[in-house]
Amino acid sequence: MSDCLFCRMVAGEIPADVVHETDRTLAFRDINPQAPTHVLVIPKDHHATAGLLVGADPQLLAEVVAAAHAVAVQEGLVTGDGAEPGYRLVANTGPQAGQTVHHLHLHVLGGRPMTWPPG
Ligand code: D5M
Repeated sequence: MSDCLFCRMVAGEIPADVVHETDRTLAFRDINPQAPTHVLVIPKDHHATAGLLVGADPQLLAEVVAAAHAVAVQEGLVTGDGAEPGYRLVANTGPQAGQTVHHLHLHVLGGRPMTWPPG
């Protein structure tokens, strides 16, 4: 979609600080980081939400989650066989959740202790 910010980043029309890439996913640092590590992981194809993607291409949703985990390992948020020190995956979905970019993106957040529930 030519008017989608993240599609334009995939196309190379807008710069992205890329940290991980596969043939169907892209991960780049958030421009307004909320934690020491804050990376966004997206499918290269345009899908607005996880719910829409799982209906259209469930394998691609699995690839996005796998890419997010690979980013967490790469960033030192998971060491060894466990889930230490840990990280948070967030998919804001819809206006009440604060989704501002309507191209599915998983926020990978880590590097500091986090509270629950979020605000
Ligand atoms: O999150 C949308 C996120 O997208 C938000 O955390 C800022 C980020 N963003 C916006 N523009 C850019 C660019 N150009 N590079 C990197 N990150 C960006 P949401 O869940 O939709 O509120």
